Amino acid sequence: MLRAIYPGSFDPVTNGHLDVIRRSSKMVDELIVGVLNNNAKMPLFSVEERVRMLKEVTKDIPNVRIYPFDGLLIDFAAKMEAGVVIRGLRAITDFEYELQMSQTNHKLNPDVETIFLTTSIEYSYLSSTTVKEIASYGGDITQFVPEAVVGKLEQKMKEKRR
Ligand code: COD
Repeated sequence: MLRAIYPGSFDPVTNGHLDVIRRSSKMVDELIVGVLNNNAKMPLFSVEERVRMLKEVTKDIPNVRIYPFDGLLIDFAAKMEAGVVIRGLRAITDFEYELQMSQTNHKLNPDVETIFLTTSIEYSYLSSTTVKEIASYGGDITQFVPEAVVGKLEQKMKEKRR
């Protein structure tokens, strides 16, 4: 049984994340999406909201499960009995951080390997940060995030403006 973890902030989940989830779920028996619960990062959405959105947008993928986690990723992987971490690579700017993270995690636990999926071309520019920026100015985000996220992000931005 091959179980993998796709960890991230997912603040909020974008079509780029969902593409990685769909593609990697075909490579493994079970994919656990781990949602970082770290208030120091000042997320726009609470961890409960991010988990709920991910559950909604992945409900048609039978071998995907969504869990929050805090602490070290490597400890979460051990708890979940997952031997593989999935990460997405967009541009060269991602590479340095991802390399450092995968090598550190491998040093902490040599039994856990990281697999990188290169972004699909249509999502190579896409990040949660840019989507939030567009939404903060009232721009159209429908082509960047799953339908279930559009209203929630717009609502959150309205609340922030008040
Ligand atoms: N196309 C392809 N991949 C994408 C796209 C896209 N358009 N957008 C994002 N991705 C990929 C990212 O490259 C990343 O691999 C993944 O999706 C998640 O992205 P984010 O931005 O939601 O999540 P991150 O990068 O903020 O997640 C960081 C972690 C939470 C995984 C990390 O901080 C962590 O493991 N924290 C726990 C503490 C720990 O163990 N620290 C030591 C690590 S060295």
